[in-house]
Amino acid sequence: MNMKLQIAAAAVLTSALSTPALAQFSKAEDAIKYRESAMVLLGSHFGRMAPVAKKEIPYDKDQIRENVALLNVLATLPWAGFGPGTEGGEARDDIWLDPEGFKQAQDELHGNLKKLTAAADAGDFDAFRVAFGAVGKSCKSCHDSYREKKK
Ligand code: ASC
Repeated sequence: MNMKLQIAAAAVLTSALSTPALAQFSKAEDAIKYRESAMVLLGSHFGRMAPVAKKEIPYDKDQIRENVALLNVLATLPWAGFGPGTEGGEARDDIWLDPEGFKQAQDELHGNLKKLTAAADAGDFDAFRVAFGAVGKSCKSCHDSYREKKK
């Protein structure tokens, strides 16, 4: 094998062996802080729509649409913070023991967010309320399965 090919092969091997999560975060605690921060923002931008869904404040199409667009971005963030070797915080070990289940819970959230986005884009309040409830159920069922219960 010539030298150039050897270097290229070594580079490919090195990148294949490095863990993506640790490439993004130098320490597990950084990943934990990152995912918790993302969840705080997600909870804030979701929770602030609850008074609208409960008809306590009027439905403002543009505000809801902007907020849901933000929610779509925020909902992509936490998952990169659950890489290998980042156990801890409020995360239950089931996240790493049952990765398919955890992925399924994420997919369910994203599916319901799609419906929420369609409703918000259409300015359809009734569809918004239904989808808002479904997204909330996704949050709750994932937390019930994969987040440590608060003592
Ligand atoms: C929120 C939030 C959650 C969900 C969940 C919905 O605003 O922080 O975890 O809603 O309570 O059931």
